[in-house]
Amino acid sequence: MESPEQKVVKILKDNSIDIAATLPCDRIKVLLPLISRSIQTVPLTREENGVGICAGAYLGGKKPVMVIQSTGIGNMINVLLSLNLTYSIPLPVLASWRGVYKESIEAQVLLGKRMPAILDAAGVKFTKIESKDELDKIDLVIKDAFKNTRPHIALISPAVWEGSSKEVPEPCEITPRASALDFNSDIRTPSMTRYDAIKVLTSVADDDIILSNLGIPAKELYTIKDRELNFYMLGSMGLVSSIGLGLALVQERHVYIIDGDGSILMNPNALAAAGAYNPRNLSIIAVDNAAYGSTGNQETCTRTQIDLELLARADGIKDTVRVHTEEELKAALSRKVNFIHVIVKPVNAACKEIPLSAKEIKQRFMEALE
Ligand SMILES: Cc1ncc(C[n+]2csc(CCOP(=O)(O)OP(=O)(O)O)c2C)c(N)n1
Repeated sequence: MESPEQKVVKILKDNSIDIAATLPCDRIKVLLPLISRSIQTVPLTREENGVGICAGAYLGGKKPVMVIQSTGIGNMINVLLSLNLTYSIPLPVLASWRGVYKESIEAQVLLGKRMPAILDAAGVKFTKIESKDELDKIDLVIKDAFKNTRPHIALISPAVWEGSSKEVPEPCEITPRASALDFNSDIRTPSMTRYDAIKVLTSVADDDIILSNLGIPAKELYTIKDRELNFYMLGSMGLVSSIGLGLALVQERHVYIIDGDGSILMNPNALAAAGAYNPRNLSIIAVDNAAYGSTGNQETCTRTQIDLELLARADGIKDTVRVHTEEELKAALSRKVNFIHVIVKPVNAACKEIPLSAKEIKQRFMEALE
């Protein structure tokens, strides 16, 4: 007889799901390996990155799903609203709903019980699945997400899995390896501004994708050279590199990402995901002005403390470089280096608002990619 886990995998496959972004919950420890056996799976380190990676995969023409614990929705609320609902990007989410059924962990209870009210207030569609008999609703959740281009969360009670197999794969041990640090690199006084750096990028990017971080960099990119293959972030701070990774994983065009030091420090997990895959067609351009430029140049800890190139290396991104001049940047971009740390002055160019709505940005971008 088909187990509930097998039934879920069948529903995913019947819906032609191409990619699953996952983060474990004890209650779905049988389901997760079953999914990864037949669907390309991206293990996450934080759920909001999954939302970004799935958005990138969708923009690149694929059908993603997330499979997580319901607590992870607490890490996703901003991006579900500022990315998925704002740009109309679909995302079916299968969430193991904790805190409501035979729960032994006290810390699960408050968020789990309040989750339906939180999602209601946020305007995020959800469907409760409280027994095995209701598993077919997952099919409706997935179809609704793609038909209405919105997130739709299946809150799946642990009651669904009761009595099914307890078989889980053998755990993997750490891979023995040497960590040798051979790194000698200065951070010097900057000569370029962010605007200068973006200008160099637009002179090099041909049929390539450019994703820009939120705030002033997006406006600078729009002012320097608007093009259909530009994707402008209007919110979701910290997520631009996750979206770029999702895009790079599912299509062949090169993806240049304009990220910022403040945003990378808010979500360094994005670098861990990039380091896990190291796609050849991805260049994260970490434009480091040592400041939250878009909100008034308040200093960040790259000014004296953190070296973003070293951080990228620690995350497993092997092909990295630091640049201070336009010539060095041009060379690095032409070589399509995976992580380019660009040292710039904290200067914002005076630019107008981008006169495109989020949905227009998405529509135009997806059409250009077809
Ligand atoms: C979660 C969240 N916190 C704060 C903000 C406000 N905010 C918008 S842009 C920005 C600064 C981004 O700094 P950085 O990534 O270094 O890029 P820069 O503007 O310097 O190019 C901040 C703090 C936000 N949009 N979202």
